[in-house]
Amino acid sequence: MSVLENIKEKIEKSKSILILTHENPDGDAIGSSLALYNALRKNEKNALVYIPIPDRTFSFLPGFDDILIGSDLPDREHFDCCISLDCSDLNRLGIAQDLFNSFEETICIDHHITNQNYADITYINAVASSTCENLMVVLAGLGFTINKEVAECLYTGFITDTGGFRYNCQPETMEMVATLLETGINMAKIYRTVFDVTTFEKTKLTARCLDRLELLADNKISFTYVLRSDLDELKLEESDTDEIVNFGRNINSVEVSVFAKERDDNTYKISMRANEYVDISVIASKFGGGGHVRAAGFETAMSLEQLKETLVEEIKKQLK
Ligand SMILES: [Mn+2]
Repeated sequence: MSVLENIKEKIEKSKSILILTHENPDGDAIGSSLALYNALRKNEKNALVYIPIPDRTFSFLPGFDDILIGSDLPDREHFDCCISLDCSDLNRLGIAQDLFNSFEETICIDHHITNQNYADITYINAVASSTCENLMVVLAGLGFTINKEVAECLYTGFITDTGGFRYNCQPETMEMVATLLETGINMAKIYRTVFDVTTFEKTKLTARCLDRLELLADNKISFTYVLRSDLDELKLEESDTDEIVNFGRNINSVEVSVFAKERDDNTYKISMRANEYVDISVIASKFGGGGHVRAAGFETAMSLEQLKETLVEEIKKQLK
């Protein structure tokens, strides 16, 4: 029996299905969870999505208000099957991992090459752009048609995991997107809501950080920072600063962008992005942090001036 047939059999014999995804869920996690939720409900199955803290950016998606939120876990007795989406290992299920393990029948649909194979049945195609792309194959295998509600959720996962179709796209990805568009979804509106819509306060914060932006080392390093007092005044959270590091990175002369966030205890959290050749994971680990080759960070107790000086010297060693 193929994996898809196996999933079909499990879902057909289940009356009520619990849907879980990874912690700090992104558009693919929430999009795939709600796509499956809407598809199951459309096909006379009971379903529940449990996400302790869902990102409200995605609150426009059909079914978002039905998500069970908070730290109280759903009642195990109500479900006969559990499906995890976009989650490569059990730990990433956070507080729901024991609940997941308590099921005899578990299914995982994912696209991470690092998937730990922790479920009874795993459907994974690591070439796919997103879990939503793989879920679309699974839904077809189940014989479910994709209506507009399901398509809106799937489209959201496609665009968030491909940076708006800028990377991770295979020819099949675009063919599947064409199918989604045929359902009549408002592509422009979803795109704008997910990528462009912000708040006045966040825009003001960005303005402050851009005003402080400076170029160092022959304009190859950009540097800026946010203070705790900025966040307090504008009533924002540290997570509201996530995109600011990209402004420096997009300047034509810049190879490495550095963004420092002041913490409550007067330490700083440093985010770095590189464009083409600097391996910032090496630099981050020298300061006790880590990350990826082009996106890394660390924490420091140095003053801003001290940090700037030491860090620029370190980055310079790799600049061409
Ligand atoms: Mn994903």
